Amino acid sequence: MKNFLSLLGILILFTDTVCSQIQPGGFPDFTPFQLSDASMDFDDGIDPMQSRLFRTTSTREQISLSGFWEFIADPNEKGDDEKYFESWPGVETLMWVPGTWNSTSRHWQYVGQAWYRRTVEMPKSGNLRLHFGGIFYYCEIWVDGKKLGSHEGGYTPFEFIIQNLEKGDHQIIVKVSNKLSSETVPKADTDWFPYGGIYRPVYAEIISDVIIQRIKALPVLGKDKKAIIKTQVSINNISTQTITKDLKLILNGRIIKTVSVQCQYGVSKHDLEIVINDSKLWSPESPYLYSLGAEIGNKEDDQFTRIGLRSFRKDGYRLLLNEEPFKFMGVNHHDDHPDWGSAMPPELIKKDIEIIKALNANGVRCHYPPSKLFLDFCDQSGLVIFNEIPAWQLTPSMMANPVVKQKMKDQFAEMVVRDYNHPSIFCWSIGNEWREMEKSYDDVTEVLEFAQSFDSTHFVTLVTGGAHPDKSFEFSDLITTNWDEYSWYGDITTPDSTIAKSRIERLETIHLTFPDHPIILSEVGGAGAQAGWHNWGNVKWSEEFQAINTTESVKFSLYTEWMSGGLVWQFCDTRSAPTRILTARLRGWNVKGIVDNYRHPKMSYYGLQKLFKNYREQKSRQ
Ligand code: ADA
Repeated sequence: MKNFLSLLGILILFTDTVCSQIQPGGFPDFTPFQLSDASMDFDDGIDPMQSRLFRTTSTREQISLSGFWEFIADPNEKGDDEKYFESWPGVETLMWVPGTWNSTSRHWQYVGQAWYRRTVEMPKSGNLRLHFGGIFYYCEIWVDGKKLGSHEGGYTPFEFIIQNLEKGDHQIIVKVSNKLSSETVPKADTDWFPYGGIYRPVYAEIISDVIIQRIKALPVLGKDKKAIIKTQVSINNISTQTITKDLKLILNGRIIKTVSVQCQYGVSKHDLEIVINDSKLWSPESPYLYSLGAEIGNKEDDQFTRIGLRSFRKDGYRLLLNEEPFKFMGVNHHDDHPDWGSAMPPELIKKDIEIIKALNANGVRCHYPPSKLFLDFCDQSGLVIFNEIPAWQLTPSMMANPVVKQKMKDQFAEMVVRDYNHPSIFCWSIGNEWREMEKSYDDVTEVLEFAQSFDSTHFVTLVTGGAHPDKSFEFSDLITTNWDEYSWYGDITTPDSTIAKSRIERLETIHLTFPDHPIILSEVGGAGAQAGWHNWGNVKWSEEFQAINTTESVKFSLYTEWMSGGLVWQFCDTRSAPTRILTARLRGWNVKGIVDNYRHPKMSYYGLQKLFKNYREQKSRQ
């Protein structure tokens, strides 16, 4: 026993010495975060389509299109000439939907065109609404040999309505391509994997002639717990007649307003206000959600969403959330997993959220609109979201290309329409690290102004690389730039304090030039670390080097008064572009995750967890 105790003593001493040498580490302090149950007293927390955390309708008959679809890879693009949409050549293999072919052993690296087929059974004749949550990247859809249309952009949903479809089986064919180029958004060779396929939930709904198309809710906070929810309900009338109907608004399960509306053919918008006298706010500490619904007639159609009452605004260089100073403490997240690719199942999304919450973080940035389930979990667990379109490292010639600009605008509009109601949404970003921006300010301002006019109720920003003062900071709502205190690329072997000094000076110059602008480090501390590789000398690729880099850089953003926080690059190790497998990325993976690809923590996870915890405790004592 005595021997055991002295061995334990030596071990503790040894580990302590190592940890103080590498500073940010220390013993793991894992306080698991348990996400609260999705159900609330006013909804049952179950979406049979597995697309949201709550039921979106109580009236529409929904048909899940998850499951195995017939699949054919078409590298030589024969399918168009041979009209696969009219005569299906036979099954090559089965592919799981929602899923990506790049997580199957057979099509692990496949970038090209592919075809999917399955049938949908109409239990009765009627109108069918087909909803696709996300197909990467380009697709065309046919039903019973008739083309319904196409969609470009891999991260936003789209739908088709087919009127008067007969009872019985109908064939759906989808052509998908994950080929990227200099005219796509994202462009080819972007630093994450272009996982191809029907990778987000797909379902069909039988709908009436007049349906709720969208509920848009803008909370306006007043004094003495009073709040107004400015609500706009879009109704789609697909019949040829003008129809007058009752429109009801439902808050937390209770009908609180009924108006009579007249709807002509097509989409009409109806503005209504809800006044709440005893409002409960949404915040990272207390993420209270309201269920908001709209119903037409006597349960002829309905739709439900969740909203939260909160306000973001800037006050000089400070950010305010519900009028209290807010510092972003977060991570950059990709939808990525070795076994699922971008098609992360609900349980894995939930796990990521729990790991991020256990980090004591309060926010997440994504390079593209994440899945709806991810955002629902953020709303529910109190994580603030920095949402972006995947316009990554564009060159001046791409920015000047009207085709690319139009695609950016389309994707921006689709992101805002999809995600507007989430209380977790803090800002929209029109892109990341565009190159040589000084050559493209006209194009930059064109896209930025489009974005700001499309939605003037959230911050709109553009992420720059390297924290250099940039003219775009003048017209962007926030300064969001990517920075690390110690360089990692280049010939660096160990953290270098002279580099750190010059990098801090860069940030100070930005602040002195734009003293009234909040500055957020949208990516901070990015350093690759091979999980499990340790080194006494804090050498590049070691967990020690990464831990120092991430914690020190984040510490600067937290403890510098004029900084509004930082988001670590990145949450987990992710697969990079197929072209990078032999070059810039270790085994083809970007290993800058603070957890590895299977979510095992690296040292930097624990270093950050401690840092965020100490910062929170210090703030709560003030
Ligand atoms: C940039 C970029 C990221 C990633 C990162 C890296 O900051 O925005 O997407 O590529 O570099 O890992 O080098």
